[in-house]
Amino acid sequence: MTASDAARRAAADRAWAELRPQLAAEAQAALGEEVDAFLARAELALFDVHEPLAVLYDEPDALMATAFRIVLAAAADRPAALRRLDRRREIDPGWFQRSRMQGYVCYVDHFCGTLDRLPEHLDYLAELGTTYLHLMPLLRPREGENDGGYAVADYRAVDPRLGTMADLERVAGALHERDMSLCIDLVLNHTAREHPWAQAWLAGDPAYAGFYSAFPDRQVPDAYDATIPEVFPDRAPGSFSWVPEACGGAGGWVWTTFWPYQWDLDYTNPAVTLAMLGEIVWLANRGVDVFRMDAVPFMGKRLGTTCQNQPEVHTLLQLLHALTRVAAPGVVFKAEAIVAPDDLVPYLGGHERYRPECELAYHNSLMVLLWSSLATQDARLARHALGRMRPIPPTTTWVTYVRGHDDIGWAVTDEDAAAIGVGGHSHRRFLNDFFAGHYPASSARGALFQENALTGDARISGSAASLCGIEDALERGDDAALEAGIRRLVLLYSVAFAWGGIPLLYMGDEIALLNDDRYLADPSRAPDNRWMHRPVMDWAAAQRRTDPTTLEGRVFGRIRQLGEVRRSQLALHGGAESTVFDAGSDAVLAWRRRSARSGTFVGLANFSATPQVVDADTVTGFGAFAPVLTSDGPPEVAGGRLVVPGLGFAWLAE
Ligand code: OTU
Repeated sequence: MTASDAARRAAADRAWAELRPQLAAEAQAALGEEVDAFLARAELALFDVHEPLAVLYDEPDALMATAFRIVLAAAADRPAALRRLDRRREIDPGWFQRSRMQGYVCYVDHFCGTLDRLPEHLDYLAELGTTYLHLMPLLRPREGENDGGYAVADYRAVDPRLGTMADLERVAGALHERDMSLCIDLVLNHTAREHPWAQAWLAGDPAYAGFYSAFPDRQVPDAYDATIPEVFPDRAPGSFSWVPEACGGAGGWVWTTFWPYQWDLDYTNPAVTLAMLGEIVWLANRGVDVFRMDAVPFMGKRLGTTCQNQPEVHTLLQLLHALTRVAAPGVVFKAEAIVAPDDLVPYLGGHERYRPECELAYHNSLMVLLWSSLATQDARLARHALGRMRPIPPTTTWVTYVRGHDDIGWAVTDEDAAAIGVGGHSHRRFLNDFFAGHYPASSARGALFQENALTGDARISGSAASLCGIEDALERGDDAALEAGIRRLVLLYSVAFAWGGIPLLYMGDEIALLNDDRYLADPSRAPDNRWMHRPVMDWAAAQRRTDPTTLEGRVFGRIRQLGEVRRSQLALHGGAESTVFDAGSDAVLAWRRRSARSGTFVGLANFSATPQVVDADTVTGFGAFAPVLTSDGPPEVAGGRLVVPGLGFAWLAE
């Protein structure tokens, strides 16, 4: 511990000693017999609250007192059923790391219309093995264009087109009854410009002064824009938007990292942080178990940087995390940080020194590398890049996925590409061309997203099935190509399900839903081709899932099986790390999970179309391994060699 650490701790202790008697009296009155547990949690969180406040803001003592009162009020309002869940999770803090955890992600309207209809579909989700349901943005967005709900006008109301907050609470209750958990998005980098905070700020209400930032001329915006990469260069270049009513009516450039109607909150203002805390704990009390912390890399801005992954972002998340869990200890955070591998791991609490931050983070690197491996039929880049990722804290875990609602951005660093002898830029270019189907040899049916003529950068849209060649094969009526497409899709999911962590199944992938062009008819969606891979659930197709002669049956059956076998594998508990190794074939991604209590698990995924021979002893470490699941029946083992079929996989366990 350094001298300044000791000084910070002493400062926190002093602040706590001063606050505690009064807080204890208030907690006693508000919580009755739960007072001790609350105070114990607050005291445990002390350093994780006071120090971030001291780092970020002036007057940390007063802010801590206010923050603890916000979470005390939330603790007092917390419904009894959720308190029982909290108690279970305090006993079993690794509840989200179990191999039984399996996610499903959907838009309420596209899946079942409205929230009140959702409980009718829980049997379907259970059939797949779902224990974790992520409902895409459902809080009341602005009218008109709203970035798929990521422009929130009211954090305490549900989009009336989907139902009410009472409906959401009922959904949470129905999920909890089945031991399933609920995840929703928390869009905390920005609000819609229509949000009452934004409107009050614009009107000059002193209570909302400094909630957002605006600049009277281009001087400061230009200085920042010089180093900030653009997220949506085609229709929202730069990170600022001109708002005539800003700056006291004189007009100003408001900070808008994303679309012009999404105004970035200014977290250098502690009132913003406390206001957002109030929204988080309020939503937690509606039954939310996991918050997907949207676009967190952008929350802290520093001149001359990319304005992503700044140290303040981590400090802020640590602060919000610690406070949320004083009110709702069963609630966990999931970081949505779609950034390079070195920047990603710190969201799990490894920034500078360990402090709890998010329990979960999207394994964006794995997702990108899976698609890259598929395109090149070569796993070397994946092996290299995954192999050099820093380990994550054992109290956290990944969320693994193949496809989500966003575009795929090729977060492959130049260094990693160079390590296997390819150029970063040309490889990313190749991946775009490959998945956009620009090569005759590619059966992928994606589309470029946000092509930047200036830099040559682009990202990829398209449903997993279409990117895997299923759409192309169906159109050409080519059965062999269809089987290959299915094998690709299942192969990718076989890695996501066995990497360790919570695998997410993106709605429709289980029945190979293709690109959906209906969004083109909606003018508020037409310019954003990410909607092509946000299809409407095809329940008639889902009906065919039990018929193994149909496309749906072939995919659904295999994906369901991945979950079933996964649940039986203790080594897939999220607390252990996966280590990649070279099994003797460039086309095969091989990884091993070891945990003291559960023995070793090995996963093999062959990204090439031809069978690959791997060295059995390297794979098993001379141990006695048995296949627990394979793509094509018992694996061929002869003379110390093991054959992984083309586009096939094998899961082995000790
Ligand atoms: C997120 O994505 C959401 O997933 C998107 O659907 C939203 O449009 C966006 O935020 C704004 O709310 O840049 O291209 O590092 O990559 O937050 C998508 C994180 C995005 C960003 C990610 C962002």
